[in-house]
Amino acid sequence: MADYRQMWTDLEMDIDKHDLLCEALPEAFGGVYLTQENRPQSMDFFDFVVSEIHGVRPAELIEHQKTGGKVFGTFCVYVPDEVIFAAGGIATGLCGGSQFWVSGGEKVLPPNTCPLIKASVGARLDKTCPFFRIADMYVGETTCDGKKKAWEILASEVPVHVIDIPQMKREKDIKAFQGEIMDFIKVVEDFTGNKVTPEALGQSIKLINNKRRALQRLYSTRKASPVPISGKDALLVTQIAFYDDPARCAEMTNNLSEELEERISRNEGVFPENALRILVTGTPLAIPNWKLHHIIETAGAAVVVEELCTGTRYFENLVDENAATIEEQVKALAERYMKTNCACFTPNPGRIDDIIRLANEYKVDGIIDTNLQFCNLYSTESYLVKQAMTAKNIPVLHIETDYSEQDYEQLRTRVEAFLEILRK
Ligand code: BJ8
Repeated sequence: MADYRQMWTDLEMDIDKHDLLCEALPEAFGGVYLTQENRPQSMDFFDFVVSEIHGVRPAELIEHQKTGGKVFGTFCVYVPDEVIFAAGGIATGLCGGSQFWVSGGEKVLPPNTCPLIKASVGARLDKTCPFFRIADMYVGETTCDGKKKAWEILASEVPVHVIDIPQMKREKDIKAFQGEIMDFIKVVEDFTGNKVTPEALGQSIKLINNKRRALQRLYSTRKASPVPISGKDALLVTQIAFYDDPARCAEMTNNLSEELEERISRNEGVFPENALRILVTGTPLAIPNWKLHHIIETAGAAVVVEELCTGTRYFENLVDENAATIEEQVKALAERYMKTNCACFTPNPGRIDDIIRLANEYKVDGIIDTNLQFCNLYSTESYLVKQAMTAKNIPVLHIETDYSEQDYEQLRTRVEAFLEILRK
């Protein structure tokens, strides 16, 4: 990585501690990613982004702030980025995916809190992530109890706005969510000093839709057999999409898809045609959480689709681009976001339907349902997932894990045993 020490010092980061992270990441990335064979050439860009993860994009965000722009940090796929971009702001994902930050979160959170929340709080409190330092405002949501309380802790550090996400999807809930988006527009307008006009919102709806279209195109290529890209690489693209510039992300993802489509036309893949095809579902895999994909793929199976927030939940469904007034656009936004199926909703049959549909579309041999430790929502819903998959004769393995490497060998054994059963 180029030298960004002055930038990190200006951000009042804990440089010594941050150095430890900078030392560990290249090795972790090299071991998981650069050991793969026959990677698409277009992955070079995404490798570069990771190699400069705490440098290039943070520097761009700071440039934006120098011209008076605001940066909003988000933690959930229900936050409508469109509103932020329409007000001339930039949205950047902040979910922590590294064990490195967990101990910082544990200083203030109960031990039985999910690692995603611990890592996110730890990244802020330990001053070891530039994105957490740069964001002028954090946008939280009421999805799960752990997050709801974490916002109160983070609010002593940085301005936090919390969007009330409904827990059901009745008509009145979708209406209530429209009201929340209207309130969010007002908050963002006041914070940025810029009006959200129908023209600006229309443009940002197209901007974010284009990113979604690009990711949809990428995922479509994974339906091919042999699969032209590893699950690890596809996961990396989705993880980066949370914080990269949306237009550049769409362009780079489209370039990658073009290369993959050419591969498909030559019947070229990264796994043999008879490799097992796996769908991963469950809690999000925030960057740099690559543990499960690495275990599955080094055991010879291909992850071909993720029913995750770092997967299809992030980009399936587009916002209607024909709405002309703010009210119509907000309605279109609410309708699109309420199509996303997180376990925080009750009931949540849409997620089960999605898993079955994706399993068929991507012709999977089995499903791995992964749950971050202490996430009650997904862990409880796993019972219903198992029940529904059993009824459809789709084999499923449920695992519970965290960000540490402690359970690595145990997980590997369980995944290998599952793959063995699928091969019989
Ligand atoms: S839409 S999955 S990003 S809430 S894993 S913090 S739910 S205890 S991350 Fe999520 Fe939005 Fe839902 Fe997606 Fe809580 Fe569970 Fe932790 Fe979670």
